[in-house]
Amino acid sequence: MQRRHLLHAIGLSLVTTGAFAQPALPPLQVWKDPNCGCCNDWVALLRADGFRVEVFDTGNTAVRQRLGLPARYGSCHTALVGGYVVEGHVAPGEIRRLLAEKPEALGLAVPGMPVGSPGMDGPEYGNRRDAYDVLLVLRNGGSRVFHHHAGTKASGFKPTSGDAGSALPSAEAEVRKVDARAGKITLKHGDIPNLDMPPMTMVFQVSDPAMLGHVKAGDKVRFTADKIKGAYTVMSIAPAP
Ligand SMILES: [Cu+2]
Repeated sequence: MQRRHLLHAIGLSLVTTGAFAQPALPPLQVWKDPNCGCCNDWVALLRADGFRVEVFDTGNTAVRQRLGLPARYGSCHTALVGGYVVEGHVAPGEIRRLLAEKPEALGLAVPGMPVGSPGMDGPEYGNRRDAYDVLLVLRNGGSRVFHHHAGTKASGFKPTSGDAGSALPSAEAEVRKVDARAGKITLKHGDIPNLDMPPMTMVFQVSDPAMLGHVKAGDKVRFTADKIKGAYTVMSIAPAP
């Protein structure tokens, strides 16, 4: 009698799960810099989509490394959800698909910060939508395309990055914060053509910590930046003329 009762209960719960219950989304943890505006926009999008997001304002480079995601897939924030790494501006729907399909993989990545990706879109970016791929990153470090975003511009278009030599184009910025101890600087910057990065406020590493001795918050500067081992790095900086 008791046993039959139990079986009945199990049967009922199976029916309930199958017929009605949406699988609950696992909580999502994200590591980012406190000053990353596009990261905050991405977090807001996920929350609006129903994700429970826990934010750690610690930067994401160390965490990305700890989670085993190669730096070449790097972007401005790193998340962990349901045992998967999610790097960069991945759409909420793509994360849901990952969690539903449960592929044998490390996770998803949108390397860099393509304009038009979720949190990097809208009037702020002139409604520009570039083509980009969401990559499924495999445990062996390889990847395949999980979803391709076609963009709304003629493919093949890329802003020129100047000549083929080593000279980087300079960009303008206002210094927001200098963290000499960590070797980091926060810049509210204009377009950085060689990184394909639109105007935003963003934290950079510096190639030489000594350059931070010459600048302070509020300064108007000209600078050059490059991507070094997956990290956006200021290569030179000088007061704006
Ligand atoms: Cu970003």
